Amino acid sequence: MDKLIITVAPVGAEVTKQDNPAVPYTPEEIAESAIAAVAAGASIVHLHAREDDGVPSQDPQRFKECFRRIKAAGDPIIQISTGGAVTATTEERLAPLSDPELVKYLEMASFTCGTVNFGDEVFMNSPAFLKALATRLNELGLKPGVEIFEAGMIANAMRLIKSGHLHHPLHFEFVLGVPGAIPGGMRQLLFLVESLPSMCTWSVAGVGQHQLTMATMAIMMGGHVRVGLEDNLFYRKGELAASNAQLVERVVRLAKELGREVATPEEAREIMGISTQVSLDRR
Ligand code: KMH
Ligand code: ZN
Repeated sequence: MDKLIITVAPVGAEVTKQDNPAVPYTPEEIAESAIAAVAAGASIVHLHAREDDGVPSQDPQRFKECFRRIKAAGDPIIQISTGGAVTATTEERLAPLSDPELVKYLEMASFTCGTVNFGDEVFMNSPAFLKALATRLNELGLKPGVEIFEAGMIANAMRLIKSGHLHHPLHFEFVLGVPGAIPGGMRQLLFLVESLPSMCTWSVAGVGQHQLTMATMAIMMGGHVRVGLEDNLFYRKGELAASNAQLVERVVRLAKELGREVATPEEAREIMGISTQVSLDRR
Protein backbone atom coordinates (compact mmCIF):
# COMPACT_ATOMS: atom_id res chain seq x y z
CA MET A 1 0.00 0.00 0.00
CA ASP A 2 1.04 3.59 -0.57
CA LYS A 3 1.77 5.69 2.46
CA LEU A 4 -1.28 7.38 3.95
CA ILE A 5 -2.11 10.90 2.79
CA ILE A 6 -3.91 12.88 5.48
CA THR A 7 -5.87 15.94 4.43
CA VAL A 8 -6.96 18.49 7.00
CA ALA A 9 -10.06 20.59 6.34
CA PRO A 10 -9.68 23.17 9.09
CA VAL A 11 -12.69 25.44 8.64
CA GLY A 12 -15.21 24.86 5.83
CA ALA A 13 -18.05 27.27 5.20
CA GLU A 14 -20.79 26.08 7.51
CA VAL A 15 -19.44 25.43 11.01
CA THR A 16 -19.18 28.28 13.53
CA LYS A 17 -17.50 29.16 16.81
CA GLN A 18 -20.92 28.64 18.39
CA ASP A 19 -20.73 25.01 17.25
CA ASN A 20 -17.15 24.63 18.47
CA PRO A 21 -14.96 27.47 19.78
CA ALA A 22 -11.91 25.92 18.04
CA VAL A 23 -13.33 26.78 14.57
CA PRO A 24 -10.87 29.35 13.12
CA TYR A 25 -12.11 32.50 11.34
CA THR A 26 -9.31 35.02 10.79
CA PRO A 27 -6.38 34.27 8.46
CA GLU A 28 -4.14 34.13 11.56
CA GLU A 29 -6.41 31.61 13.27
CA ILE A 30 -6.91 29.51 10.13
CA ALA A 31 -3.18 29.43 9.36
CA GLU A 32 -2.22 28.64 12.95
CA SER A 33 -4.70 25.76 13.08
CA ALA A 34 -3.60 24.43 9.68
CA ILE A 35 0.10 24.67 10.57
CA ALA A 36 -0.44 22.66 13.75
CA ALA A 37 -2.37 20.03 11.78
CA VAL A 38 0.45 19.79 9.24
CA ALA A 39 2.96 19.39 12.07
CA ALA A 40 0.75 16.55 13.34
CA GLY A 41 0.90 14.72 10.00
CA ALA A 42 -1.43 16.31 7.43
CA SER A 43 0.10 16.77 3.98
CA ILE A 44 -2.85 18.47 2.23
CA VAL A 45 -4.71 21.52 3.53
CA HIS A 46 -8.23 21.89 2.07
CA LEU A 47 -8.98 25.51 2.65
CA HIS A 48 -11.96 27.84 2.84
CA ALA A 49 -11.70 31.47 3.93
CA ARG A 50 -13.88 33.47 6.31
CA GLU A 51 -14.41 37.09 7.20
CA ASP A 52 -13.31 37.99 10.73
CA ASP A 53 -16.90 37.52 11.94
CA GLY A 54 -17.09 34.02 10.47
CA VAL A 55 -19.07 34.78 7.30
CA PRO A 56 -17.80 32.53 4.46
CA SER A 57 -15.60 34.44 2.02
CA GLN A 58 -14.21 33.87 -1.46
CA ASP A 59 -12.13 37.05 -1.25
CA PRO A 60 -8.74 36.25 -2.83
CA GLN A 61 -7.07 38.57 -0.33
CA ARG A 62 -8.34 36.54 2.62
CA PHE A 63 -7.10 33.32 1.01
CA LYS A 64 -3.69 34.82 0.30
CA GLU A 65 -3.29 35.90 3.90
CA CYS A 66 -3.90 32.29 4.98
CA PHE A 67 -1.64 30.75 2.33
CA ARG A 68 1.26 33.10 2.96
CA ARG A 69 1.35 32.17 6.64
CA ILE A 70 0.95 28.44 6.03
CA LYS A 71 3.67 28.31 3.38
CA ALA A 72 6.03 30.34 5.60
CA ALA A 73 5.78 27.54 8.16
CA GLY A 74 5.99 24.45 5.94
CA ASP A 75 5.29 22.95 2.56
CA PRO A 76 1.91 21.20 2.59
CA ILE A 77 -0.11 20.87 -0.60
CA ILE A 78 -2.63 23.69 -0.64
CA GLN A 79 -6.03 22.70 -2.01
CA ILE A 80 -8.29 25.72 -2.37
CA SER A 81 -12.02 25.17 -2.01
CA THR A 82 -13.92 26.04 -5.16
CA GLY A 83 -17.13 24.97 -3.44
CA GLY A 84 -17.25 27.82 -0.97
CA ALA A 85 -20.64 28.12 0.68
CA VAL A 86 -23.92 27.04 -0.95
CA THR A 87 -24.79 30.74 -1.17
CA ALA A 88 -21.70 31.63 -3.24
CA THR A 89 -22.25 32.43 -6.92
CA THR A 90 -20.28 30.60 -9.58
CA GLU A 91 -18.41 33.86 -10.29
CA GLU A 92 -17.40 34.14 -6.63
CA ARG A 93 -16.28 30.52 -6.59
CA LEU A 94 -14.07 31.00 -9.64
CA ALA A 95 -12.71 34.42 -8.60
CA PRO A 96 -9.71 33.23 -6.55
CA LEU A 97 -8.47 31.25 -9.56
CA SER A 98 -8.08 34.50 -11.51
CA ASP A 99 -5.69 36.06 -9.01
CA PRO A 100 -2.14 35.49 -10.29
CA GLU A 101 -0.56 35.99 -6.85
CA LEU A 102 -2.96 33.57 -5.21
CA VAL A 103 -2.64 30.72 -7.70
CA LYS A 104 1.12 30.59 -7.07
CA TYR A 105 0.35 29.00 -3.72
CA LEU A 106 -1.90 26.28 -5.16
CA GLU A 107 -1.30 22.74 -6.31
CA MET A 108 -4.86 21.45 -5.99
CA ALA A 109 -8.44 22.73 -6.04
CA SER A 110 -11.60 20.98 -4.92
CA PHE A 111 -13.95 19.91 -7.70
CA THR A 112 -17.37 18.69 -6.60
CA CYS A 113 -18.55 16.55 -9.47
CA GLY A 114 -22.29 17.32 -9.48
CA THR A 115 -25.23 18.90 -7.72
CA VAL A 116 -26.39 17.53 -4.37
CA ASN A 117 -28.83 18.24 -1.56
CA PHE A 118 -26.85 19.72 1.33
CA GLY A 119 -28.95 19.72 4.50
CA ASP A 120 -31.83 22.04 3.69
CA GLU A 121 -29.88 23.68 0.86
CA VAL A 122 -28.72 22.66 -2.61
CA PHE A 123 -25.02 22.64 -3.50
CA MET A 124 -25.15 23.55 -7.19
CA ASN A 125 -22.54 22.24 -9.62
CA SER A 126 -24.05 22.40 -13.08
CA PRO A 127 -22.39 20.72 -16.08
CA ALA A 128 -21.56 24.16 -17.50
CA PHE A 129 -19.90 25.27 -14.25
CA LEU A 130 -17.90 22.04 -13.99
CA LYS A 131 -16.61 22.43 -17.54
CA ALA A 132 -15.61 26.05 -16.88
CA LEU A 133 -13.91 25.06 -13.62
CA ALA A 134 -12.09 22.12 -15.22
CA THR A 135 -10.90 24.33 -18.07
CA ARG A 136 -9.48 26.84 -15.59
CA LEU A 137 -7.76 24.12 -13.53
CA ASN A 138 -6.19 22.70 -16.69
CA GLU A 139 -4.93 26.15 -17.70
CA LEU A 140 -3.35 26.56 -14.27
CA GLY A 141 -1.98 22.99 -14.10
CA LEU A 142 -3.84 22.31 -10.84
CA LYS A 143 -4.83 18.83 -9.72
CA PRO A 144 -8.55 18.55 -8.99
CA GLY A 145 -9.61 16.89 -5.76
CA VAL A 146 -12.73 15.31 -7.23
CA GLU A 147 -15.24 15.52 -4.38
CA ILE A 148 -17.94 12.89 -4.40
CA PHE A 149 -21.05 13.43 -2.24
CA GLU A 150 -23.25 11.02 -4.24
CA ALA A 151 -22.55 7.84 -6.22
CA GLY A 152 -23.64 9.33 -9.56
CA MET A 153 -20.88 11.90 -9.30
CA ILE A 154 -18.32 9.21 -10.21
CA ALA A 155 -20.14 8.61 -13.50
CA ASN A 156 -20.15 12.36 -14.02
CA ALA A 157 -16.37 12.45 -13.55
CA MET A 158 -16.03 9.72 -16.19
CA ARG A 159 -18.11 11.82 -18.62
CA LEU A 160 -15.74 14.73 -18.00
CA ILE A 161 -12.79 12.44 -18.69
CA LYS A 162 -14.41 11.43 -21.98
CA SER A 163 -15.05 15.02 -22.99
CA GLY A 164 -11.41 15.89 -22.21
CA HIS A 165 -12.16 18.19 -19.28
CA LEU A 166 -10.66 15.90 -16.61
CA HIS A 167 -7.59 13.70 -16.93
CA HIS A 168 -6.36 10.52 -15.28
CA PRO A 169 -5.07 9.63 -12.80
CA LEU A 170 -7.89 11.31 -10.88
CA HIS A 171 -7.78 11.78 -7.12
CA PHE A 172 -11.26 11.22 -5.68
CA GLU A 173 -12.34 12.63 -2.34
CA PHE A 174 -15.45 10.98 -0.92
CA VAL A 175 -17.31 13.24 1.48
CA LEU A 176 -19.79 10.92 3.12
CA GLY A 177 -22.54 11.61 5.61
CA VAL A 178 -23.77 15.06 4.54
CA PRO A 179 -27.48 15.21 5.44
CA GLY A 180 -29.37 14.57 2.20
CA ALA A 181 -26.49 12.81 0.44
CA ILE A 182 -24.95 9.32 0.57
CA PRO A 183 -24.34 8.18 4.19
CA GLY A 184 -20.93 7.28 5.58
CA GLY A 185 -21.53 3.55 5.83
CA MET A 186 -19.09 0.73 5.19
CA ARG A 187 -21.15 -0.72 2.34
CA GLN A 188 -21.41 2.69 0.71
CA LEU A 189 -17.65 3.24 0.87
CA LEU A 190 -16.94 -0.24 -0.54
CA PHE A 191 -19.33 0.38 -3.41
CA LEU A 192 -17.79 3.76 -4.23
CA VAL A 193 -14.21 2.45 -4.15
CA GLU A 194 -15.15 -0.53 -6.32
CA SER A 195 -16.65 1.91 -8.85
CA LEU A 196 -13.31 3.67 -9.48
CA PRO A 197 -10.89 2.88 -12.31
CA SER A 198 -7.81 1.17 -10.88
CA MET A 199 -5.36 4.01 -11.59
CA CYS A 200 -7.26 6.44 -9.37
CA THR A 201 -6.37 7.39 -5.81
CA TRP A 202 -9.03 8.21 -3.22
CA SER A 203 -9.60 9.61 0.20
CA VAL A 204 -12.63 9.74 2.45
CA ALA A 205 -14.01 12.27 4.89
CA GLY A 206 -16.62 10.80 7.21
CA VAL A 207 -18.81 13.72 8.23
CA GLY A 208 -19.87 13.85 11.90
CA GLN A 209 -20.41 10.46 13.48
CA HIS A 210 -18.87 8.68 10.49
CA GLN A 211 -15.39 10.14 11.06
CA LEU A 212 -13.73 7.19 12.74
CA THR A 213 -15.30 4.34 10.77
CA MET A 214 -14.45 5.94 7.45
CA ALA A 215 -10.90 6.83 8.49
CA THR A 216 -10.23 3.31 9.78
CA MET A 217 -11.64 1.70 6.64
CA ALA A 218 -9.57 3.95 4.40
CA ILE A 219 -6.38 3.12 6.30
CA MET A 220 -7.10 -0.61 5.95
CA MET A 221 -8.18 -0.44 2.29
CA GLY A 222 -5.26 1.58 0.95
CA GLY A 223 -7.21 4.82 0.62
CA HIS A 224 -6.46 8.14 2.24
CA VAL A 225 -8.16 10.17 4.96
CA ARG A 226 -9.56 13.66 5.45
CA VAL A 227 -10.47 15.01 8.87
CA GLY A 228 -10.94 18.49 10.30
CA LEU A 229 -13.45 20.84 11.84
CA GLU A 230 -15.11 21.40 8.44
CA ASP A 231 -16.37 17.81 8.70
CA ASN A 232 -15.92 16.86 12.35
CA LEU A 233 -16.92 19.16 15.19
CA PHE A 234 -16.62 16.33 17.71
CA TYR A 235 -13.71 14.16 18.79
CA ARG A 236 -16.15 11.55 20.01
CA LYS A 237 -19.82 11.50 21.01
CA GLY A 238 -20.41 14.29 23.54
CA GLU A 239 -16.83 15.63 23.34
CA LEU A 240 -16.00 18.55 21.07
CA ALA A 241 -12.76 18.34 19.10
CA ALA A 242 -10.09 20.48 20.76
CA SER A 243 -8.36 21.37 17.48
CA ASN A 244 -7.73 20.27 13.93
CA ALA A 245 -4.37 18.89 15.05
CA GLN A 246 -6.08 16.64 17.59
CA LEU A 247 -8.15 15.02 14.83
CA VAL A 248 -5.08 14.50 12.64
CA GLU A 249 -3.08 13.09 15.57
CA ARG A 250 -5.68 10.37 16.07
CA VAL A 251 -5.51 9.34 12.41
CA VAL A 252 -1.71 9.15 12.69
CA ARG A 253 -2.05 6.91 15.76
CA LEU A 254 -4.59 4.70 14.02
CA ALA A 255 -2.33 4.37 10.99
CA LYS A 256 0.57 3.37 13.19
CA GLU A 257 -1.51 0.73 14.95
CA LEU A 258 -2.72 -0.64 11.61
CA GLY A 259 0.75 -0.69 10.08
CA ARG A 260 0.37 2.14 7.56
CA GLU A 261 3.05 4.81 7.28
CA VAL A 262 2.01 8.44 6.93
CA ALA A 263 3.07 10.34 3.79
CA THR A 264 5.02 13.59 3.85
CA PRO A 265 3.78 16.32 1.48
CA GLU A 266 6.50 15.34 -1.00
CA GLU A 267 5.42 11.69 -0.87
CA ALA A 268 1.79 12.76 -1.23
CA ARG A 269 2.69 14.66 -4.42
CA GLU A 270 4.33 11.55 -5.80
CA ILE A 271 1.41 9.27 -4.88
CA MET A 272 -1.13 11.57 -6.58
CA GLY A 273 1.07 12.31 -9.60
CA ILE A 274 1.44 16.00 -8.89
CA SER A 275 4.42 17.14 -10.90
CA THR A 276 7.24 18.14 -8.59
CA GLN A 277 8.34 20.70 -11.16
CA VAL A 278 4.95 22.38 -11.04
CA SER A 279 5.15 22.30 -7.25
CA LEU A 280 8.64 23.78 -7.24
CA ASP A 281 7.61 26.50 -9.66
CA ARG A 282 4.83 27.43 -7.29
CA ARG A 283 6.91 27.60 -4.15
N1 KMH B 1 -19.32 24.08 1.72
C1 KMH B 1 -19.94 23.11 0.89
C2 KMH B 1 -21.21 23.62 0.31
C3 KMH B 1 -15.67 22.26 -1.37
O1 KMH B 1 -14.98 22.76 -0.50
O2 KMH B 1 -15.34 22.24 -2.54
C4 KMH B 1 -19.06 22.67 -0.21
C5 KMH B 1 -17.69 22.27 0.10
C6 KMH B 1 -17.00 21.63 -1.02
O3 KMH B 1 -17.15 22.48 1.17
ZN1 ZN C 1 -14.78 22.31 1.66
